[in-house]
Formats: sequence, structure tokens, C-alpha cells
Amino acid sequence: MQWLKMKLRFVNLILLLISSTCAQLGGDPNGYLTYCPCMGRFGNQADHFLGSLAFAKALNRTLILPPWVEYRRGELRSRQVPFNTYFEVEPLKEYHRVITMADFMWHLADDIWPESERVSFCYKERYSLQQEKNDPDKPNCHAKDGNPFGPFWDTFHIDFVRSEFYAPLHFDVHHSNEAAKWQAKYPAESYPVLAFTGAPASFPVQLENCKLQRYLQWSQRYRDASKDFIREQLPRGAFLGIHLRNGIDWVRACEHVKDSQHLFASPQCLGYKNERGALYPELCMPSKEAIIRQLKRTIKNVRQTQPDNEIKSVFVASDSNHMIGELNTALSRMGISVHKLPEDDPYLDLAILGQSNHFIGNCISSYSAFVKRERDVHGFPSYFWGFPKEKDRKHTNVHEEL
Ligand code: GFB
Repeated sequence: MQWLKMKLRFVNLILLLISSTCAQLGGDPNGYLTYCPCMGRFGNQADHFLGSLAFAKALNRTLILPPWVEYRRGELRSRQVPFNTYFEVEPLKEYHRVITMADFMWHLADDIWPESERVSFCYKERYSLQQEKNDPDKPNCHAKDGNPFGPFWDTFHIDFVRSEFYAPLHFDVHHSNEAAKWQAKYPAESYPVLAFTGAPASFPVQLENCKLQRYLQWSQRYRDASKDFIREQLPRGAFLGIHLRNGIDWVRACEHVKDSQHLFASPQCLGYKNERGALYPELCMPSKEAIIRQLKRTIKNVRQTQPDNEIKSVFVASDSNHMIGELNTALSRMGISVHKLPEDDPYLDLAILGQSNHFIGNCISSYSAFVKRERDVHGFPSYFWGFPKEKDRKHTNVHEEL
């Protein structure tokens, strides 16, 4: 009997906790917005995140923070990693109302977004890879078709009962009254949650949204891990962080340089309207010799301009070849040591690059762009491989620092 009473008390306590969490969370009468970060890896998803945050604010809807989508070698289904594994939720609230997808689904979805009312939003009909699913009389977003689409929504057991095509509406809320059009067409009372099959944002990130990076702050775990690495593994003194994007996917991507005005994150150095020049191959894939030349030049420049805070080491982040041997050989006469993480960790690499005294990134890479934006928030200097062009540099007085 005593045991039963205790059990009942425990159940009551749990119910009380759940209901008080719900009360704390409340429901947003202005509605919610969420999406699948279904395009690309982290750099792409981060660009899309900033745009989606701005879009949610313009529509005055709470942004449901989606997990990050990750791909592991040999696994057929994407992995969904909770948003707050890498970034703090609280600082985002200084800009706009947000809630993690887990909190929303566990505490609010039953009331606000019952299973029978889950609508997926896409621009126009998306065809399924399985031909038999494409019915001309019933166009559909096929929001869960393929990887990562299916695994993403499955993470929270979300199925859609209907599709909504929002064309011709779009996401640029900075240059038109688009937000008002969305609100008029999809009021919160009838559409409590706008759930998009892909991010409601452009890639690369719109210029106006770059500054939102300030609200994206590393979680305690990554702040601690990056500080520990810098303190314990690097020699005392200033260090130069570099990003070498040189895997086979990148070699192939760089082939598109010759027939493009822009590629991925290239507006970050060339400008959104190519104000600072056209694309050229060295921007995407600098040679080993060019990398070593630029490193030596940067280290010497810092020696001359900041003699009290000379560069003592180089930290290399890379998806493939860190060039540790070559760089150590090239820089040892300058008294510089070269370092990398003992194990691959794209997020820790980013967090460390964000804190380096100087940074050289790849202008085309959205992974580098994440670092550049974060450093801009803190006023830290960043440069790019091969920018400006070596021959232009000799003839003009262009400042390398952006
Ligand atoms: O982040 P991401 O979209 O940047 O994709 P890009 C590159 C991924 O490669 C990262 C890994 O998310 C990481 O998983 N990676 C890249 C790294 N650099 C590093 C690094 O320094 N350290 C570690 N540990 N991992 C483009 C995409 O990638 O690549 C395009 O934007 C396309 O969509 C193209 O897929 C081929 O912008 O560099």
C-alpha cells in the first residue's frame, strides 16, 4: 500500500513537472515556423539557418529550431543532432522567439499541431523518386521522400496529411513587403505551423542576414573544448588558423569555377555583385606553393605590424589533407609549429578557427564563411587564399584583410 502511494505521488510529480513546463513554454498565438535543413552539410545549413531566423522574425512566428542534419560514412540515413549540442538557445532569444524542436514536439505539438493538421509547405509540386507515388491529380510535396527528408521528420515521428504549394511567394523579406503577403495568405489561426520541406532561405546567406551570426554562440561544451585545445596543445602566443578545403568533392566542385560568376560562398570575398572581381581557380583550389607563400607573407606582415604579438603557431583545419609535414618543413625556419586536432571534429575545428588571432579561409567554402562571419562579430581579422589575385596584389594597393 505504502509502495502504491509512493508510486502515485511520483506520477503526480512527473505530471506536475510536465504541465509546468508547458505553462512556461506557452503557445505562441502568432504561430510557428520550422523546416528541414535538407540541403548540404554544416556550412550550407548554417547559411540557411540565418536566413530562416530572419524569415521567422519578419513573419513574427516562433522559429522551431531544427536539429542539424549529419551524414556518416557508410550510413544510409542521416543523423539528426539536437540544435543545442553545438549552439546555445538563449542568445538567439535576444533576436527572436525560438524553441527547440524537441521542446515543441514534446510539450506543445499535441495541442498546437495535432497529427491530423500537419501540412508540409513547398514552392510547387515535388516529384517522388518512386514513380508510383506521383499522381497528377494529387500533387504533393513528398516531404519525407529520400534521405535526409524521411529520417529528419521521422526523428520526431512527424507525418504530413497534406501539401501546400506557396508559389509565387518567396523568402526575401528585406526588399519587399513579402512578410505581409505570407501573413495574409497563411494566418496563424488557420496555419499554426508552417513546416517547410527545405529551408525558407537562400544560399548563400543574404548579405542582410550575415550579422545574425552574433546570436549563434557555441555551446559550453565547444567553448570549453576549443579553449582547452588552444591552452594545452598550442605554444603560448598568437596563432594563425587556416582552413584547407581540398577533399575530392571539392576538387570536383572547383571545376565549376570556369563557368560561374559565383560559386557557393564566393560573395564573401568577391561581393554579391562581383564588386571585387570575377571567380578564378586559385580562389577555390590554391596550389601548395601558393599556400606556403601566403602563409609566410602573412606571418612576416604580422611580425612587422604587431611585433608584440607575433604568430607562434599555425592551426590547420581540413576535410582531407592537412599538409602538416609540408607546412612544418616550410615554416620551421621561422620558428613556427603546425598543429591539427588528433581526431576529426568539424565543429571543434570551427570553434578553434573562430578564436585564432588571424585566419585564412577558402572564399568559396561556406564552412570557411561560418568562421569569417563569427570573426567579424568579434572584429577579428580574416583573409582568403589567393585573394586578391597574386598578380593584382603586385600592381595595386588592395588591402588583403576583409
Ligand atoms: O560545410 P559545407 O557545406 O562547406 O560542407 P562547403 C563541407 C563539409 O566538409 C563540412 C567537412 O560540413 C565538414 O563536414 N569539412 C570541411 C571539414 N572542412 C573541414 C575542416 O576544416 N575540418 C573538418 N573536420 N571537416 C561545399 C558545399 O562545402 O561542398 C556544397 O557548400 C557542395 O553544397 C560542395 O557540397 C562540394 O561550402 O565547403
